[in-house]
Amino acid sequence: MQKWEEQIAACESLEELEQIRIELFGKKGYFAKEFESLKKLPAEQKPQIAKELNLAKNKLFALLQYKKDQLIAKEIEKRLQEEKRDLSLLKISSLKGALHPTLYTMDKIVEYFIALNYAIETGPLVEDDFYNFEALNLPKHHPARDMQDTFYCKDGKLLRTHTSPVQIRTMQRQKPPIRMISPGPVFRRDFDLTHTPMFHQVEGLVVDEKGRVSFANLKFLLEDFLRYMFGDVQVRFRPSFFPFTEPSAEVDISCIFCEGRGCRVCSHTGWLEVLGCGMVDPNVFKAVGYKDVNGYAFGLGVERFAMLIHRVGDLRSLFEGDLRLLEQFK
Ligand code: 2NM
Repeated sequence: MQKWEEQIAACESLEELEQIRIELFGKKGYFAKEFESLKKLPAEQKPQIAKELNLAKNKLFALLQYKKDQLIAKEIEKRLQEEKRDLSLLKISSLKGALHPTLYTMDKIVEYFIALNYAIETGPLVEDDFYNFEALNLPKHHPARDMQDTFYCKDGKLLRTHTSPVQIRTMQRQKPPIRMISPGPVFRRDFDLTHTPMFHQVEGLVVDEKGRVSFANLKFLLEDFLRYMFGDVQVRFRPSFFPFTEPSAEVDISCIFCEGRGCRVCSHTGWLEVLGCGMVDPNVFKAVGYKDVNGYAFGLGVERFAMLIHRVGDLRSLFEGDLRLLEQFK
């Protein structure tokens, strides 16, 4: 008995334990033999011996079962240790997200101006006539004011058609000097190959005492900015017109697809139009009560920049949320 108990206690594997079980309880095992030999005993001894045998049998059976549970628990613990995963090492690169090209481009633009200590200003998307048109020297008959070009609410308010209302609000709120940009969404009733009803603008404004800012400053800033955005490109200023600037210019870069040789993207001109700019019109300063100041302003479409930077051919693909586009820019 003692011998069996010690064997069970010393047992270190389930296989070994199974071996002991067979030796004890198997057809030709210890107890089978003991009960067999019981038959040969004198009748008066039988009950006592049988009782002792049964007690021993039950005890060993219980010990065996207990040991078995222990060994199984040990085995599970061992497997848990072996198969433990270090979650800090989990490879997640295949699930990596990325910024949408429009937001990536917006961030890159904003970062440039933050480095130059420009303030980032935002404002309401639903504006009124004064901020969106009147203060910006957009006369009553200007086509931009037409129902065809602007989303109007029933109460006469409208979805801003540019972020310029933010410059007006900023000028009303603070005195010169001003260095600011206004990134954000704008809305126009346009929908074709190159226009969407919502797109994003970044406009910039610099105002200081008369004589402290010039068109030359504007030119330097935008040339530097465009080389930061597009690399080693040439920059060209063309005279143009905007109601809120005088003089005004449109800014081209040499085509980044053909290096200025001429291709389909640049309509064989070698140039891509990317910006509008100019010296702020005196009527704009009058509308916000500024006197004896100069300033320059500029505006750009973020989606257009994103298309050029990411070489996306169709504007609409920026708005479809198709993962096949987005996964190219992870
Ligand atoms: C442009 C082009 C030229 C502009 C002007 C102003 C303001 F409010 F200061 F008058 N904000 N933005 C501006 C000037 C925008 O976008 C093509």
